[in-house]
Amino acid sequence: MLTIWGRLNSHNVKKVAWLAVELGLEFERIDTGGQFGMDAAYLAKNPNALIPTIEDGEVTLWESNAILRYLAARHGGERWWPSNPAQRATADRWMDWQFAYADAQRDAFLHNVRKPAAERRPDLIAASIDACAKHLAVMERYLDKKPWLSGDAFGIGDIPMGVYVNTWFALPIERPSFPVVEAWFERIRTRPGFAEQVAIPLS
Ligand SMILES: N[C@@H](CCC(=O)N[C@@H](CS)C(=O)NCC(=O)O)C(=O)O
Repeated sequence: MLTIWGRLNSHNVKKVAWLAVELGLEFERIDTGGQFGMDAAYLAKNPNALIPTIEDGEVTLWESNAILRYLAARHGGERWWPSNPAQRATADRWMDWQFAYADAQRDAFLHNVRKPAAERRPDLIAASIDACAKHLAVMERYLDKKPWLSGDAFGIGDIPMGVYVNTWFALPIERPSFPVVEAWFERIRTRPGFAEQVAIPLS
């Protein structure tokens, strides 16, 4: 059985738990990181002291997007891990791009959710929203031509941004409108596993 280490209020853990449901994998998730801490046995599996980490039979792996690629390739077959390099790269590109988006959204998230009220910086939140909007404008144009970030069908390329855009819509902020991204997100919300593994209250 697949084991996932990581608390579920982590963006990077959500990605992996969501894909496990999409693939119909039986899995156990062990709360780790944040208030749950990391013991020596965990740090031996992941010397970065970060979550998530998985164990799948003989394989131990960290780095959330590498885990998505691995699970898709090992358990998903052609549907999730296309042999056509161009098709695979379409999804891959958005998975790498997500890390830049995560940097853009970091302050809007931290200063609305994680930091105590006295430490919140409206100027940093405003700059973060602007940076997110620049990224989302790029997504808006792409999704105007294709239904999914993975191309013609939902795939692992949609998962990282699905998790971060869920946070974008859950933050108590005024958002510029991106109707095409909103329509994509409405489709994302109906995906298996999304409601219970991703769309949980922000904390
Ligand atoms: N690039 C890594 C980043 C992992 C990461 O930054 N994880 C955060 C949570 S999202 C973490 O471990 N924070 C420390 C903690 O939770 O104790 C990945 O995608 O897996």
